[in-house]
Amino acid sequence: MPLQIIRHDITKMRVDAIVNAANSSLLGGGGVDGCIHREAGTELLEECKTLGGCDVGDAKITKAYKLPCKYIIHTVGPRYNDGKHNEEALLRSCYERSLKLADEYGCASVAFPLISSGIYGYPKAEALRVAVDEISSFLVKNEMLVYIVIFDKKAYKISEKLFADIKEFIDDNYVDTQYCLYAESRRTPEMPFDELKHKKCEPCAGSALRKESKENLTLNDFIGQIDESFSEMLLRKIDERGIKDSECYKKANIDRKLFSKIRSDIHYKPSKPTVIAFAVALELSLDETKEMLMKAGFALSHSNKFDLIIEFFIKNGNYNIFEINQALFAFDQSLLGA
Ligand code: AR6
Repeated sequence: MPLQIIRHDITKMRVDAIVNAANSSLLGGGGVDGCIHREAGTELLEECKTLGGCDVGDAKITKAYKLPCKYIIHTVGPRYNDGKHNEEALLRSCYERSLKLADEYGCASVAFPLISSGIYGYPKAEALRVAVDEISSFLVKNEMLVYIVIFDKKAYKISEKLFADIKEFIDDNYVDTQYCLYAESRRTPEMPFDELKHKKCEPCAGSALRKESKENLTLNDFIGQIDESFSEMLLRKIDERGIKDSECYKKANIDRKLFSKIRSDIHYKPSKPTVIAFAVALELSLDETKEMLMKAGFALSHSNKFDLIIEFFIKNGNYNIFEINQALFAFDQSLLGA
Protein backbone atom coordinates (compact mmCIF):
# COMPACT_ATOMS: atom_id res chain seq x y z
CA MET A 1 0.00 0.00 0.00
CA PRO A 2 1.90 3.12 -1.14
CA LEU A 3 0.11 5.40 1.37
CA GLN A 4 -0.79 4.11 4.79
CA ILE A 5 -2.28 5.84 7.78
CA ILE A 6 -1.22 4.15 10.98
CA ARG A 7 -1.23 4.77 14.69
CA HIS A 8 2.27 4.68 16.13
CA ASP A 9 5.10 6.60 17.72
CA ILE A 10 7.12 7.91 14.77
CA THR A 11 10.45 7.42 16.57
CA LYS A 12 9.85 3.64 16.42
CA MET A 13 9.27 3.52 12.67
CA ARG A 14 11.66 1.29 10.73
CA VAL A 15 11.65 3.29 7.51
CA ASP A 16 14.36 5.01 5.49
CA ALA A 17 13.39 8.46 6.74
CA ILE A 18 11.10 9.98 9.32
CA VAL A 19 9.96 13.58 9.12
CA ASN A 20 10.24 15.92 12.06
CA ALA A 21 7.80 18.78 12.69
CA ALA A 22 10.51 21.23 13.71
CA ASN A 23 10.79 25.00 14.22
CA SER A 24 12.92 27.43 12.23
CA SER A 25 15.90 27.17 14.56
CA LEU A 26 16.09 23.37 14.06
CA LEU A 27 17.46 23.22 17.59
CA GLY A 28 14.72 21.10 19.11
CA GLY A 29 11.47 21.84 20.90
CA GLY A 30 8.40 20.08 22.27
CA GLY A 31 5.94 17.66 20.62
CA VAL A 32 7.29 15.22 18.08
CA ASP A 33 10.46 17.33 17.74
CA GLY A 34 11.21 16.75 21.43
CA CYS A 35 10.59 12.99 21.11
CA ILE A 36 12.85 12.71 18.07
CA HIS A 37 15.75 14.63 19.65
CA ARG A 38 15.42 12.63 22.88
CA GLU A 39 15.49 9.28 21.11
CA ALA A 40 18.13 10.17 18.51
CA GLY A 41 20.59 11.50 21.13
CA THR A 42 22.66 14.67 21.44
CA GLU A 43 24.62 14.11 18.21
CA LEU A 44 21.46 15.07 16.33
CA LEU A 45 21.48 18.51 17.93
CA GLU A 46 25.17 18.91 17.01
CA GLU A 47 24.40 18.23 13.34
CA CYS A 48 21.31 20.49 13.44
CA LYS A 49 23.48 23.37 14.69
CA THR A 50 25.45 23.24 11.43
CA LEU A 51 22.36 23.66 9.21
CA GLY A 52 21.70 27.37 9.75
CA GLY A 53 18.02 26.93 10.51
CA CYS A 54 15.21 26.36 8.05
CA ASP A 55 12.44 28.52 6.54
CA VAL A 56 8.77 27.78 7.11
CA GLY A 57 7.63 25.41 4.34
CA ASP A 58 11.15 24.19 3.64
CA ALA A 59 12.98 21.01 4.76
CA LYS A 60 16.50 19.87 5.64
CA ILE A 61 17.93 16.40 6.18
CA THR A 62 20.22 14.87 8.82
CA LYS A 63 21.37 11.44 9.88
CA ALA A 64 19.16 9.61 12.38
CA TYR A 65 21.78 8.53 14.97
CA LYS A 66 20.13 6.25 17.55
CA LEU A 67 16.80 6.02 15.75
CA PRO A 68 15.98 2.89 13.72
CA CYS A 69 15.66 4.89 10.46
CA LYS A 70 18.47 6.21 8.24
CA TYR A 71 17.52 9.87 7.95
CA ILE A 72 15.50 12.56 9.65
CA ILE A 73 13.93 15.18 7.42
CA HIS A 74 13.26 18.33 9.42
CA THR A 75 10.50 20.50 8.07
CA VAL A 76 8.99 23.64 9.54
CA GLY A 77 5.23 23.85 9.37
CA PRO A 78 3.25 27.11 9.57
CA ARG A 79 1.66 28.27 12.80
CA TYR A 80 -2.09 28.22 12.25
CA ASN A 81 -3.62 31.62 12.63
CA ASP A 82 -7.02 31.79 10.91
CA GLY A 83 -6.36 29.92 7.66
CA LYS A 84 -6.02 33.21 5.77
CA HIS A 85 -2.29 33.67 6.22
CA ASN A 86 -1.01 31.32 3.54
CA GLU A 87 -1.03 28.43 6.02
CA GLU A 88 -2.24 25.81 3.57
CA ALA A 89 0.30 26.64 0.85
CA LEU A 90 3.10 26.55 3.43
CA LEU A 91 1.91 23.25 4.84
CA ARG A 92 1.70 21.75 1.33
CA SER A 93 5.21 22.98 0.70
CA CYS A 94 6.44 21.08 3.81
CA TYR A 95 5.22 17.79 2.34
CA GLU A 96 6.45 18.60 -1.13
CA ARG A 97 9.95 19.63 -0.01
CA SER A 98 10.26 16.69 2.39
CA LEU A 99 9.24 14.16 -0.25
CA LYS A 100 11.62 15.71 -2.74
CA LEU A 101 14.48 15.37 -0.25
CA ALA A 102 13.49 11.78 0.52
CA ASP A 103 13.55 11.02 -3.19
CA GLU A 104 16.95 12.69 -3.67
CA TYR A 105 18.39 10.55 -0.87
CA GLY A 106 16.99 7.36 -2.41
CA CYS A 107 14.47 6.66 0.36
CA ALA A 108 12.01 3.89 -0.43
CA SER A 109 9.93 4.53 2.68
CA VAL A 110 9.12 7.70 4.66
CA ALA A 111 6.96 8.38 7.71
CA PHE A 112 5.31 11.74 8.41
CA PRO A 113 3.66 13.03 11.56
CA LEU A 114 0.74 15.37 11.01
CA ILE A 115 2.83 18.48 10.61
CA SER A 116 1.61 21.68 12.33
CA SER A 117 -1.35 19.87 13.90
CA GLY A 118 -0.01 19.99 17.48
CA ILE A 119 1.65 22.99 19.08
CA TYR A 120 1.23 25.01 15.85
CA GLY A 121 -2.53 24.53 16.07
CA TYR A 122 -3.51 23.52 12.51
CA PRO A 123 -6.98 21.85 12.71
CA LYS A 124 -6.31 18.12 12.54
CA ALA A 125 -8.90 17.19 9.92
CA GLU A 126 -7.59 19.95 7.65
CA ALA A 127 -3.97 19.03 8.32
CA LEU A 128 -4.75 15.43 7.40
CA ARG A 129 -6.55 16.46 4.20
CA VAL A 130 -3.54 18.49 3.09
CA ALA A 131 -1.14 15.67 3.99
CA VAL A 132 -3.12 13.05 2.07
CA ASP A 133 -3.56 15.35 -0.89
CA GLU A 134 0.12 16.27 -1.24
CA ILE A 135 1.39 12.74 -0.63
CA SER A 136 -1.04 11.18 -3.07
CA SER A 137 -0.11 13.71 -5.80
CA PHE A 138 3.53 12.83 -5.23
CA LEU A 139 2.76 9.10 -5.45
CA VAL A 140 1.14 9.49 -8.84
CA LYS A 141 4.60 10.18 -10.27
CA ASN A 142 6.88 8.40 -7.80
CA GLU A 143 7.30 4.96 -6.25
CA MET A 144 7.60 5.22 -2.48
CA LEU A 145 5.97 3.80 0.62
CA VAL A 146 4.66 6.72 2.67
CA TYR A 147 3.17 6.52 6.14
CA ILE A 148 1.13 9.15 7.92
CA VAL A 149 1.67 8.39 11.57
CA ILE A 150 -1.11 9.39 13.91
CA PHE A 151 0.09 9.51 17.48
CA ASP A 152 -3.04 10.13 19.42
CA LYS A 153 -6.08 8.46 17.90
CA LYS A 154 -8.44 10.32 20.24
CA ALA A 155 -7.25 13.61 18.82
CA TYR A 156 -7.65 12.34 15.27
CA LYS A 157 -10.75 13.36 13.39
CA ILE A 158 -12.06 13.32 9.88
CA SER A 159 -14.38 16.24 9.24
CA GLU A 160 -17.28 16.33 11.68
CA LYS A 161 -19.81 16.39 8.85
CA LEU A 162 -18.35 13.36 7.05
CA PHE A 163 -18.10 11.43 10.31
CA ALA A 164 -21.73 12.26 11.15
CA ASP A 165 -22.96 11.34 7.64
CA ILE A 166 -21.21 7.98 7.71
CA LYS A 167 -22.40 7.26 11.22
CA GLU A 168 -25.97 8.02 10.22
CA PHE A 169 -25.66 5.77 7.17
CA ILE A 170 -24.32 2.95 9.32
CA ASP A 171 -27.05 3.41 11.94
CA ASP A 172 -29.77 3.45 9.29
CA ASN A 173 -28.54 0.41 7.44
CA TYR A 174 -26.75 -1.79 9.92
CA VAL A 175 -28.43 -5.19 10.03
CA ASP A 176 -27.50 -7.30 12.98
CA THR A 177 -29.87 -10.17 12.23
CA GLN A 178 -28.90 -12.84 9.74
CA TYR A 179 -30.68 -12.14 6.51
CA CYS A 180 -31.22 -14.08 3.40
CA LEU A 181 -28.60 -13.76 0.68
CA TYR A 182 -31.04 -15.04 -1.91
CA ALA A 183 -33.46 -12.26 -1.10
CA GLU A 184 -30.60 -9.75 -0.90
CA SER A 185 -29.57 -10.59 -4.46
CA ARG A 186 -33.09 -9.69 -5.57
CA ARG A 187 -33.51 -6.67 -3.37
CA THR A 188 -34.77 -3.50 -5.02
CA PRO A 189 -33.51 -0.20 -3.64
CA GLU A 190 -36.97 0.53 -2.16
CA MET A 191 -37.21 -2.76 -0.25
CA PRO A 192 -36.44 -2.35 3.47
CA PHE A 193 -33.66 -4.56 4.71
CA ASP A 194 -35.97 -5.93 7.35
CA GLU A 195 -37.70 -7.96 4.68
CA LEU A 196 -34.53 -9.86 4.03
CA LYS A 197 -34.55 -11.66 7.33
CA HIS A 198 -35.11 -15.39 7.00
CA LYS A 199 -38.42 -15.50 8.76
CA LYS A 200 -39.97 -12.93 6.43
CA CYS A 201 -38.41 -14.11 3.24
CA GLU A 202 -40.82 -16.15 1.10
CA PRO A 203 -38.39 -18.01 -1.14
CA CYS A 204 -36.17 -18.73 1.75
CA ALA A 205 -37.71 -22.03 2.58
CA GLY A 206 -34.80 -22.98 0.41
CA SER A 207 -37.13 -24.50 -2.10
CA ALA A 208 -36.60 -21.83 -4.71
CA LEU A 209 -32.91 -22.49 -4.74
CA ARG A 210 -33.25 -26.26 -4.66
CA LYS A 211 -35.93 -26.39 -7.33
CA GLU A 212 -33.64 -24.95 -10.00
CA SER A 213 -33.80 -27.17 -13.04
CA LYS A 214 -31.67 -30.30 -13.05
CA GLU A 215 -29.30 -30.72 -15.96
CA ASN A 216 -27.34 -33.85 -16.74
CA LEU A 217 -23.90 -32.29 -16.68
CA THR A 218 -20.62 -34.03 -15.94
CA LEU A 219 -18.37 -32.33 -13.43
CA ASN A 220 -15.98 -31.48 -16.26
CA ASP A 221 -18.75 -29.81 -18.29
CA PHE A 222 -19.86 -27.96 -15.23
CA ILE A 223 -16.40 -26.66 -14.44
CA GLY A 224 -15.99 -25.79 -18.13
CA GLN A 225 -18.71 -23.16 -17.62
CA ILE A 226 -16.44 -21.24 -15.27
CA ASP A 227 -17.05 -17.50 -15.30
CA GLU A 228 -14.60 -14.70 -15.93
CA SER A 229 -12.16 -14.53 -13.00
CA PHE A 230 -11.45 -11.51 -10.82
CA SER A 231 -8.22 -10.67 -12.64
CA GLU A 232 -9.86 -11.08 -16.05
CA MET A 233 -12.65 -8.73 -15.03
CA LEU A 234 -10.13 -6.23 -13.67
CA LEU A 235 -8.09 -6.20 -16.88
CA ARG A 236 -11.25 -5.98 -18.99
CA LYS A 237 -12.46 -2.99 -16.99
CA ILE A 238 -9.07 -1.28 -17.33
CA ASP A 239 -9.32 -1.74 -21.11
CA GLU A 240 -12.91 -0.52 -21.21
CA ARG A 241 -11.98 2.60 -19.25
CA GLY A 242 -9.05 3.18 -21.61
CA ILE A 243 -6.67 3.89 -18.74
CA LYS A 244 -3.10 2.75 -18.18
CA ASP A 245 -2.31 -0.04 -15.70
CA SER A 246 -0.21 2.36 -13.67
CA GLU A 247 -3.04 4.87 -13.42
CA CYS A 248 -5.29 2.13 -12.11
CA TYR A 249 -2.99 0.64 -9.48
CA LYS A 250 -1.90 4.05 -8.24
CA LYS A 251 -5.48 5.19 -7.85
CA ALA A 252 -6.13 1.91 -6.05
CA ASN A 253 -3.24 2.52 -3.61
CA ILE A 254 -1.84 -0.83 -4.76
CA ASP A 255 1.82 -1.65 -5.00
CA ARG A 256 3.19 -2.16 -8.54
CA LYS A 257 4.59 -5.63 -7.72
CA LEU A 258 1.23 -6.87 -6.53
CA PHE A 259 -0.42 -5.56 -9.66
CA SER A 260 2.10 -7.47 -11.82
CA LYS A 261 1.23 -10.66 -9.92
CA ILE A 262 -2.47 -10.13 -10.54
CA ARG A 263 -1.82 -9.38 -14.19
CA SER A 264 0.14 -12.58 -14.74
CA ASP A 265 -2.14 -14.94 -12.81
CA ILE A 266 -5.75 -15.14 -13.96
CA HIS A 267 -6.63 -17.17 -10.89
CA TYR A 268 -5.07 -14.70 -8.45
CA LYS A 269 -6.95 -14.67 -5.11
CA PRO A 270 -7.02 -11.09 -3.85
CA SER A 271 -8.05 -9.93 -0.38
CA LYS A 272 -11.34 -8.10 -0.02
CA PRO A 273 -9.74 -4.65 0.54
CA THR A 274 -7.69 -5.20 -2.64
CA VAL A 275 -10.79 -5.93 -4.72
CA ILE A 276 -12.57 -2.89 -3.34
CA ALA A 277 -9.51 -0.74 -3.94
CA PHE A 278 -9.63 -1.66 -7.63
CA ALA A 279 -13.39 -1.15 -7.77
CA VAL A 280 -12.86 2.33 -6.36
CA ALA A 281 -9.99 3.09 -8.75
CA LEU A 282 -12.18 2.02 -11.68
CA GLU A 283 -15.13 3.98 -10.28
CA LEU A 284 -17.39 0.95 -10.56
CA SER A 285 -21.06 1.25 -9.66
CA LEU A 286 -22.29 -0.57 -6.58
CA ASP A 287 -23.58 -3.48 -8.68
CA GLU A 288 -20.31 -3.78 -10.59
CA THR A 289 -18.39 -3.63 -7.30
CA LYS A 290 -20.50 -6.48 -5.95
CA GLU A 291 -19.90 -8.44 -9.15
CA MET A 292 -16.15 -7.98 -8.88
CA LEU A 293 -16.23 -8.96 -5.22
CA MET A 294 -18.23 -12.06 -6.01
CA LYS A 295 -15.62 -13.16 -8.53
CA ALA A 296 -13.10 -13.17 -5.70
CA GLY A 297 -15.51 -14.95 -3.34
CA PHE A 298 -16.62 -11.92 -1.33
CA ALA A 299 -19.80 -9.90 -0.83
CA LEU A 300 -20.84 -6.52 0.51
CA SER A 301 -23.31 -6.81 3.32
CA HIS A 302 -25.06 -4.52 5.75
CA SER A 303 -23.76 -6.58 8.64
CA ASN A 304 -20.45 -4.88 9.05
CA LYS A 305 -19.22 -1.33 9.22
CA PHE A 306 -16.43 -1.77 6.67
CA ASP A 307 -18.93 -2.75 3.98
CA LEU A 308 -21.32 0.04 4.89
CA ILE A 309 -18.61 2.68 4.71
CA ILE A 310 -17.61 1.43 1.25
CA GLU A 311 -21.23 1.48 0.14
CA PHE A 312 -21.65 4.99 1.53
CA PHE A 313 -18.78 6.32 -0.57
CA ILE A 314 -19.77 4.49 -3.76
CA LYS A 315 -23.38 5.63 -3.45
CA ASN A 316 -22.16 9.20 -3.00
CA GLY A 317 -19.95 8.88 -6.08
CA ASN A 318 -16.86 9.63 -4.01
CA TYR A 319 -14.07 7.45 -5.37
CA ASN A 320 -11.16 9.13 -3.64
CA ILE A 321 -9.43 6.16 -2.04
CA PHE A 322 -7.46 8.30 0.35
CA GLU A 323 -10.59 9.95 1.69
CA ILE A 324 -12.21 6.55 2.02
CA ASN A 325 -9.17 5.33 3.93
CA GLN A 326 -9.33 8.29 6.29
CA ALA A 327 -12.94 7.41 7.05
CA LEU A 328 -12.12 3.72 7.49
CA PHE A 329 -9.29 4.68 9.84
CA ALA A 330 -11.62 6.89 11.86
CA PHE A 331 -14.01 3.96 12.27
CA ASP A 332 -11.17 1.52 13.15
CA GLN A 333 -11.57 -0.53 9.98
CA SER A 334 -8.90 -2.01 7.72
CA LEU A 335 -7.77 0.26 4.91
CA LEU A 336 -8.01 -0.18 1.16
CA GLY A 337 -5.02 -1.04 -0.96
CA ALA A 338 -2.17 -3.50 -0.68
N1 AR6 B 1 4.96 10.24 16.92
C1 AR6 B 1 4.07 10.67 15.98
N2 AR6 B 1 3.38 11.81 16.09
C2 AR6 B 1 3.59 12.56 17.21
C3 AR6 B 1 4.51 12.21 18.23
C4 AR6 B 1 5.22 10.99 18.03
N3 AR6 B 1 6.11 10.55 18.93
N4 AR6 B 1 4.48 13.17 19.19
C5 AR6 B 1 3.57 14.09 18.80
N5 AR6 B 1 3.03 13.72 17.62
P1 AR6 B 1 3.79 18.90 17.14
P2 AR6 B 1 3.71 21.14 15.25
C6 AR6 B 1 2.00 14.38 16.80
O1 AR6 B 1 3.30 19.77 18.24
O2 AR6 B 1 2.27 21.34 15.52
C7 AR6 B 1 7.74 21.82 18.54
O3 AR6 B 1 8.05 22.49 19.74
C8 AR6 B 1 1.07 15.34 17.49
O4 AR6 B 1 -0.02 14.63 18.09
O5 AR6 B 1 4.92 17.99 17.47
O6 AR6 B 1 4.19 21.17 13.84
C9 AR6 B 1 8.60 22.27 17.38
O7 AR6 B 1 9.92 22.56 17.81
C10 AR6 B 1 0.61 16.20 16.33
O8 AR6 B 1 -0.51 15.61 15.66
O9 AR6 B 1 4.31 19.79 15.88
C11 AR6 B 1 7.88 23.49 16.92
O10 AR6 B 1 8.18 24.59 17.72
C12 AR6 B 1 1.78 16.20 15.37
O11 AR6 B 1 2.68 15.20 15.86
C13 AR6 B 1 6.44 23.13 17.11
O12 AR6 B 1 6.42 22.14 18.16
C14 AR6 B 1 2.53 17.50 15.30
O13 AR6 B 1 2.54 18.12 16.57
C15 AR6 B 1 5.85 22.47 15.88
O14 AR6 B 1 4.47 22.27 16.07
